[in-house]
Amino acid sequence: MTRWTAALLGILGVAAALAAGHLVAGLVGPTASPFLAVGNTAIDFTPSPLKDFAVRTFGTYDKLVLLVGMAVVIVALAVVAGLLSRESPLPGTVLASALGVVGVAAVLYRPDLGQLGVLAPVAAGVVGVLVFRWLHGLASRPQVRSESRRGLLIVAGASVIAGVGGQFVGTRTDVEGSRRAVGELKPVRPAPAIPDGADFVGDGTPGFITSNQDFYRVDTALSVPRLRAEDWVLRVHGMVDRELNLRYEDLRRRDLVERTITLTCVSNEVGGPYVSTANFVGVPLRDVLAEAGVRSGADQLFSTSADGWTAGTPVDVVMEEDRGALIALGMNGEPLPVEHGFPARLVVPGLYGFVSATKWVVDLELTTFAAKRAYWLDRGWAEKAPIKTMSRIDRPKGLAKVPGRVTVAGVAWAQPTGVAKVEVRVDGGPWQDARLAAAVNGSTWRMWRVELDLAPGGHTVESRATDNSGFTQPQERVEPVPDGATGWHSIFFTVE
Ligand SMILES: Nc1nc2c(c(=O)[nH]1)N[C@H]1C(S)=C(S)[C@@H](COP(=O)(O)O)O[C@H]1N2
Ligand SMILES: [Mo]
Repeated sequence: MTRWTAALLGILGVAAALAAGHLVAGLVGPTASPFLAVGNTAIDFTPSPLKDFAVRTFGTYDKLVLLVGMAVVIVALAVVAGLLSRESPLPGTVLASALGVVGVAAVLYRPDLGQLGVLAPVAAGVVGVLVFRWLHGLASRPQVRSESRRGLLIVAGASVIAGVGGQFVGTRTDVEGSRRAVGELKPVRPAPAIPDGADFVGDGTPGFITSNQDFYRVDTALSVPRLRAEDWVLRVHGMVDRELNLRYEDLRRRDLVERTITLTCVSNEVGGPYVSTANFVGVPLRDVLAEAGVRSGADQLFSTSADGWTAGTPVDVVMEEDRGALIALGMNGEPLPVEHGFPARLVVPGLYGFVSATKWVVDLELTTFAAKRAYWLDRGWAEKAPIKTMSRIDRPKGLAKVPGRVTVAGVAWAQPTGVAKVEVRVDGGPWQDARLAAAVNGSTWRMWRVELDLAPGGHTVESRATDNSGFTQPQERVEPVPDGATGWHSIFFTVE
């Protein structure tokens, strides 16, 4: 057997295994596909610093990078196992079995998969072993070369069909159809219109409302949970007087409210992009919790998503009348996009997303911080995480070349208090007030701008925000871990 054939056998054996797993997963639960289950488990086990690095470096592409990286590793393993199997099929057999075992372990570890899920990696292991041994048998008999070539083609073709078929069956849940069927979510209390002059887009700030398309996305889901509104139920239980099981129709028929809210991710570095604003439509969370009757002593609202992710939110915060926490169903005039939590998610103004903004939410448990620990808590992040007062310079960009009369513009946020003042200084000189755009509400960001006349040469501009409580964004730089970055954003540019 040539080296090429041996390597090809390894690759085809693994391809057949993954395709078989993907096909069975399509039937029993799409995330049971060995590739996805291993990937998702890898995400959960990835040391936090590495995960933070991935989010920082690849942003929303971090998942793509992970998948490509896994594919490269698996192909490399397959080639090595194939090459080692030139004399005996044992190494390839071991690899295929090991793949199955790793897949089973990953599926068992997934919180969102039932027992049936193990069928997918088991199928992968069994098919991988059988296919590899069959091909190996054919290729080891040089007198039947045409037969062995046919075998390779059959396996390649069948793998493609099984893989594509699995993808097709696995995504048959018609989420987009369900979203369309939801139609318009009309709030009885719409959010006040965004006033003219709430942003300085012409000077380089983002628009006040972020389109759903452009809204930042951060989550641990390698494949987005696909839930239909018709099947969705939200369970409210734990330390409550009466347990509730709310269906989508139950919620949407209520008096819906609309609130303009700026979400922020704790992973956002000073100057970073993980902050966006939308009009969210939904049901006040405190009303639902009041209906369930929160027992005294319950200090944590522990929310769980369909894919098993969890967040812990202080009960006193979500119960505040002025806070405006929502079970959100809609975003910017449409049902939540699938990536942003369809059919429903939590939105709690003033708290970073990882302790509050559960997407694809299916379970609300009233409990205590002493009794239950949420997802990020065991990965080095804080238990309580109110959003920190922050400002960001959007223009000029770092290292830009600009004329002597330059407009510096950016955004600032301090949810739920609101921004009272933004100041800038050049080259460590005196602070001067920036002009603020129209305020919308304390739970949204606020745009600012200032015109400067500067001499030719290099300059550094810094900004700092002061919120409505009088607190000023501190200079001290701290990293996002464990409860959010601090420090002044600073930009170096050149006046020509
Ligand atoms: N189910 C689920 N919900 C989640 C997360 C997640 O990983 N899984 N990430 C949270 C984090 S860290 C943030 S910052 C917000 C981001 O919401 P967005 O993707 O809609 O911007 O969602 C939160 N909700
Ligand atoms: Mo986040």
